[in-house]
Amino acid sequence: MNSIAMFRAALLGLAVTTLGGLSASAETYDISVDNIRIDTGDFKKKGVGYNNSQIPTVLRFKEGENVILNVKNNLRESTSIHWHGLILPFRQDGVPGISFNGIKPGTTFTYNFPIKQAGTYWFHSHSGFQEPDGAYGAIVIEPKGHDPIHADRDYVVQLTDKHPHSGNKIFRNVKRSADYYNRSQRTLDDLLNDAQADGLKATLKDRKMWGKMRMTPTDVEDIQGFTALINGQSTKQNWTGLFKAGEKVRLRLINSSAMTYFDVRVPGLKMTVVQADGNNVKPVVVDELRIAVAETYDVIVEPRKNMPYSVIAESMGRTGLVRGTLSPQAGLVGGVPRLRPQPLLTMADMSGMMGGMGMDMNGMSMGGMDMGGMKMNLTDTGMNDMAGMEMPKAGADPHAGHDMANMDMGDMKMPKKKADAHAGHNMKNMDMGGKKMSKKSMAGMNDMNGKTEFYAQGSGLTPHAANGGKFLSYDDLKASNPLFRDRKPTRTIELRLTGNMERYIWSINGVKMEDADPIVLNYGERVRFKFVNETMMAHPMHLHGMWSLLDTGKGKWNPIKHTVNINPGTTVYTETEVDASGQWAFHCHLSYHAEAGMFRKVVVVGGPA
Ligand SMILES: [Cu+2]
Repeated sequence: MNSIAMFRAALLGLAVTTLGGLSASAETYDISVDNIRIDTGDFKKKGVGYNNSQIPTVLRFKEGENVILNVKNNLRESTSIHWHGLILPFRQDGVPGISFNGIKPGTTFTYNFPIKQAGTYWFHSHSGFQEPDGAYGAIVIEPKGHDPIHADRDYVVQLTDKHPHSGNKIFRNVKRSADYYNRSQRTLDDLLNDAQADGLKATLKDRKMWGKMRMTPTDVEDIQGFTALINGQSTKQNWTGLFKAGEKVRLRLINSSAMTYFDVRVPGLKMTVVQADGNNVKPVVVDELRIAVAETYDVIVEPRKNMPYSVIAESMGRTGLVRGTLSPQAGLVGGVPRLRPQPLLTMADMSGMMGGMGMDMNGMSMGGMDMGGMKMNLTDTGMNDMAGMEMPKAGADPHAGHDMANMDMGDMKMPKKKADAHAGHNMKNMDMGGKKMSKKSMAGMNDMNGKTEFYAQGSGLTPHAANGGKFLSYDDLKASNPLFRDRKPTRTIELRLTGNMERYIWSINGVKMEDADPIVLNYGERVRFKFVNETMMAHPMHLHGMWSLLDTGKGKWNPIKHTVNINPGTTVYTETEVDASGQWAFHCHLSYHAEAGMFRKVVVVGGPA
């Protein structure tokens, strides 16, 4: 942490406080962007960091102040800083090519904007892969008046997934081979070759083969092999936050990963969720929560014993974990649990992708498998049964619960005779042999029961708390202070999240950023976005400049977010009051997905210049 900046920020905070929160004050902050050495304890690498450190800089602002931020670029390439989640004039938003031209090497760019909100946010480079390479920091904004959230201690817990390879190298590798960072390589081609030689039935009897089989689309995480860090420190380096027994400790969880969702828990303690994406929520007591890439959650914990408590962030795909420690004294170390078993994606998770499949079976690429030739036997039990049919992954017990009985690959035929029995599930249009499928019906499968689910029914991604207790769901989030009156949207814009995993192309409505027209919004309207995830991966969608009201069916109490996760096989709605003119970015926050094309420019027409 840049202690000088922190000290200064603290002093300024005090100064503003004593002035009674006058908003006219303009405070100045200096940030340098540097080539740094990163040491994770597991490996060393070259990276990019702020203020010459791998420990993220924490900027502390006060609601109502004007900030002046001098960003000096000490790199040999252009850089930028995007203030993630901050509501500000678009020229200050820091996205090269959309908000401004970027910050050239050797130059200093001065940002200048008013702080109109409070809460936990973060900042990062929006240039190339500087953010995965280390260019991220935290923002803590003290509210203007009384903070309804009381805490005796207040810590930023900023998570990331540091990889030994540079962002450029990772992107080159996945473009060459989408499963490059899978720990075991896909062997589906091998499977098909063997099937040709030995007969498919015989081949399939070899469960080991299934155990080894890697279908790229079934991966929960597409970049593995990272070291997870808390505040720039690995498990070995053990980030520690001190407390006295009985104190309330506020943890400002920020997921600044390039690609990794984390499940966070503090074994032995309940976490009270009090804020999501910088906005206060009605408190929810949970045992564990999942934080998508780019989200923030503030939680309160109350350690009562004089002992170290572990803060555990375990990756959603269970390929990495980091432990920090809350401790009554320096030098203590909390326990490190084992990684839990890897989740298996199910047919339910695939359902969204199958929506797009009818259009382009090869494009949806089951890792090269010709779905035109692979027939599924739909039985009376219908989709629920399919939901239970798990696609095995490497590392999983090859005998674990995948029910191949329903999958008739032996004679490669898909009987349609019983299809009508599934009329209610809209399965009757599914004819995979003929590559015909009702796209709409499959994509909408998640609405089968007339309610929106944030996980597809029967999804292998649905999380469970390690202790069997309460796991936070989007459904639990209620805004404490609605920022907007509830009103009917003026229109709905459908954004299908699409991709071709075989070629590592990620897109929206089947179109990559470079080929896409901007999304044009009108100042003053209220737009409803319908996100339909047709891929097998979760995508954290981030709209710059304006809030995203996540529709959990709570009307004006719907939570106010800047990043909304869309799980595979699900349809999620958000609404936005279009109250910021200019040009904005709208993209998946997985670094390599954004770069590969899951990105849109948004142009807001009208309003104040
Ligand atoms: Cu994505």
